[in-house]
Amino acid sequence: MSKKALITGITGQDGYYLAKTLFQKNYEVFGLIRGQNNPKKNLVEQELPFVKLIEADLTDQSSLVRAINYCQPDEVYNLAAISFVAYSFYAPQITFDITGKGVLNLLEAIRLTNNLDKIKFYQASTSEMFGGLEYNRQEKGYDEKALLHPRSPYGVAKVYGHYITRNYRESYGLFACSGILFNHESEKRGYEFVTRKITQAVARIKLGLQDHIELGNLDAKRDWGYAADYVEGMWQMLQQNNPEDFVLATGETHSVKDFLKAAFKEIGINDYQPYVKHNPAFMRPAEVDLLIGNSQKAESQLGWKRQVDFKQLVKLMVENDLAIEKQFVK
Ligand code: NAP
Ligand code: G4F
Repeated sequence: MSKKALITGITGQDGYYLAKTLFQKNYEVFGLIRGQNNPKKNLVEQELPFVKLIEADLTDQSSLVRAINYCQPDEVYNLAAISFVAYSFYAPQITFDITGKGVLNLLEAIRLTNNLDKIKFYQASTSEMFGGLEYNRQEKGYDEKALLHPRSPYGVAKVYGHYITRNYRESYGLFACSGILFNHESEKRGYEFVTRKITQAVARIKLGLQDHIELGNLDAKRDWGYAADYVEGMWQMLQQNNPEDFVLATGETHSVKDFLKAAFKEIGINDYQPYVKHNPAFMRPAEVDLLIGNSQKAESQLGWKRQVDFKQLVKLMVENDLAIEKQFVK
């Protein structure tokens, strides 16, 4: 009999790739969708027709109890969150309600339905919890033991989710793992994130649909990988004999400037500067200056390794946006 998996955040980037990965592994896949008429529902139904959608919201515990009772999953992947750091400064309370307390609501739903010894649980933790080298120096890259120093309401909420997940593992023996994932991008990345914002703009500039892009801090550095590689690691964590936390990262860091340079190069432009304007609206009240991860543990214990490198990532994102934007050329 095939295993059953419940994915929260099915309309998001990672939900898409994880659902595909699990389906390929012969899972029966359930996806949690929120809202009374979620605008992304049709797209999910088209792109992931094998996913059985369940209406529920991370902030509504009884809806989560209902969802768990309905699908009786073997594995729950909690990917749902307010995941945009910039937005978390504007809406810190809803960020905590969903990204932080939402994790507790889901864990409690598992406990209240007497599933603590039946379900394996994955929590989407993040490198945003580390806070960057200015506040949290780590010479060999952040690993599972690195100190936490979150610098945004999002990061703080994620730290709560991280610790409450560990607490349910230690208190109740729940098979619960946190994957501490560094930035991962793809053709499915939301347009609000800097990589997608850049690749979309680059495509539109190439096609004459736009003449510049407005950005904030170009000096920030991130450890950028490819989302499809990272969802495989999520699954691998839940196939271990014992629940543990793992960092997934490439071990390389690149600045926003590096990303701009690589993306513009894809359309034959060597100097991106004339096309980029600074807009202070995109600066954050507190910034994470540099993130670099150390995924030695995942590589040796899970056999996980990223496949797509920085250059390939930029190329595939630009090519994808060129194909999408072409349809708007008159
Ligand atoms: P994403 O594309 O922003 O997707 C977030 C998902 O959460 C969406 O499906 C969204 O649904 C759902 N959601 C938001 N509020 C909800 C609520 N109240 N109830 C139920 N669902 C709700 O994020 P992602 O990039 O796929 O990331 C997946 C997870 O990994 C997130 O938790 C993120 O914080 C974490 N993470 C991401 C990265 C990265 O670089 N991508 C790195 C580390 C950790 P709607 O469509 O209805 O809004
Ligand atoms: O693409 P970003 O918005 O991603 P950020 O803040 O690193 O967060 C992402 O990765 C986290 C893992 O570390 C996840 F947990 C989180 O859910 C999310 O997926 O911004 C990247 C960098 C920042 O330093 C930002 O200040 O790009 C800088 N930036 C400069 N101009 C900009 C812009 N970011 C955005 N979104 N838009 C700009 O115009």
